[in-house]
Amino acid sequence: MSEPAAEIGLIGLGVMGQNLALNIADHGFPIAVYNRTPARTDAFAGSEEARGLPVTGHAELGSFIAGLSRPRAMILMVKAGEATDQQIDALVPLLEADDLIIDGGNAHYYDTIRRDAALSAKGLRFLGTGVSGGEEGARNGPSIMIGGAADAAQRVDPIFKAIAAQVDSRPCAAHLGPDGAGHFVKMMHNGIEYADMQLIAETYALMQHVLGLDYPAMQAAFAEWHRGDLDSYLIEITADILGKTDAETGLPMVEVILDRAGQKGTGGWAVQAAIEYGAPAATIAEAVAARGLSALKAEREHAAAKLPAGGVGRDHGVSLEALRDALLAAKVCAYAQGFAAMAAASEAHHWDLDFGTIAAIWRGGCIIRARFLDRIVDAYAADPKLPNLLVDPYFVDLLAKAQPGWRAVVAAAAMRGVPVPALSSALAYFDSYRSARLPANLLQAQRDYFGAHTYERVDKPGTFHTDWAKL
Ligand code: NBP
Repeated sequence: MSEPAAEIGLIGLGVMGQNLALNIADHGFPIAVYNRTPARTDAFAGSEEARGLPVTGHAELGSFIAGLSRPRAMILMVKAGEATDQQIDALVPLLEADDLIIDGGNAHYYDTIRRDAALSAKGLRFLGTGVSGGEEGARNGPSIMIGGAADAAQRVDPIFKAIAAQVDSRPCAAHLGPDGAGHFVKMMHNGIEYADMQLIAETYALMQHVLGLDYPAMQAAFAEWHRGDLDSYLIEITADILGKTDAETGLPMVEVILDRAGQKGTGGWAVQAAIEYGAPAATIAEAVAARGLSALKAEREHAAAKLPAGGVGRDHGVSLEALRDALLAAKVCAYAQGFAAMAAASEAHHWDLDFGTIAAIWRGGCIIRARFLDRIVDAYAADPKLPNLLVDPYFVDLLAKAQPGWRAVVAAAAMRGVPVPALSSALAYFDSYRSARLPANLLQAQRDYFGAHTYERVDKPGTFHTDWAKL
């Protein structure tokens, strides 16, 4: 007897694909799975975890397609980039009008816009969908950011709502806008994640090098912060990490880990996009740059012997509370930058993004899940057109209270020569954003001087040029 048709299909049984397939099947949706290398499909379909679940493995793409109920819907969880195009090209001749391809990989949103247009022209449907939360999220409930036509999203809404993380009985899955909207939001999530992680890493460095805390004290500090305004997944795992000992050496685990950070590129994409839309996201950019600098390990070791800090260390009276305030305030700035970049892109692409919904679906199933996302939801509920999170009353108050400690921390880091690119760039962003007048008047004069780019005046409308060489 042949298998009943599956409601949904999934292609690509890497870590993410396998866990997402199990999650879908666990929620009672019969699923057909296919992987380019059939051995992986066999291993997965016959695995302990898949046993007893409505999962059917297919060795051939043709049989996979035939095993789906019509109109078909299938999720791609293959490597982003060329692999995704190759898989789509292999699928298209086998599909019929209205069949739906959902790209759940980390595609660049411009690729998603291109694929959406190309597949629509062939009468097929496409959703570019960001799936966050890594392996654990995919298995137990990710945050799902859906982009594409609303009616296509509606077709898979029951599945995505069921498998997503649930916070306050609300699923962390939403259709956010047309074509590239979902993948853009996922990319900006990753950019914010880079900044959040870098800010925590800098705070750890300051605990060590300015406050002189040992590992149990650092672990206790992060665990305590996790019970307050900083309550978040990243703070929680940081406390766990700092409490871990290396079985081989007996040293704290992080002491034996090489200080060279990897990256897969989505943070860099977020920065490029922010620049493209003229939205300053300096803290996210510094977080990406910090990983780049960390990778220059050999060069840094060479320079360490040649470039001493200069012995200007002074006690600035930095406390653990000041560090917490600095971390919290800088984190607000990183999120403010990410949301401002999304607003700029939304306007450019006419996505009409709803920032309250985005903050709400990031509260569970993703790496940046945090208590303070509730405050962001509130901020956009109070004013959906809020120009920047920094001017929401809750954050105005938070930043006012955090400011003295934040400034003391950045000053102490500068005096001690401890690099804090994200904490200090966030402070510079804050100080720039709250400055009614910036020295850009001089920039304009310089531009006019060397390139006759003209300038505006403060006292009358119009554009002006000065003959700077004339006395
Ligand atoms: P990978 O990104 O490592 O991709 C592995 C899958 O891609 C395998 O199924 C592999 O098939 C398939 N594949 C490759 Br490689 N080239 C292919 C091609 N030319 N045609 C068809 N299939 C091809 O797996 P992953 O880490 O599970 O991630 C899957 C997607 O989810 C990616 O887009 C990733 O960016 C995204 N994502 C990952 C995470 C995470 O934490 N890992 C989080 C969020 C999103 P094979 O078995 O035949 O080699």
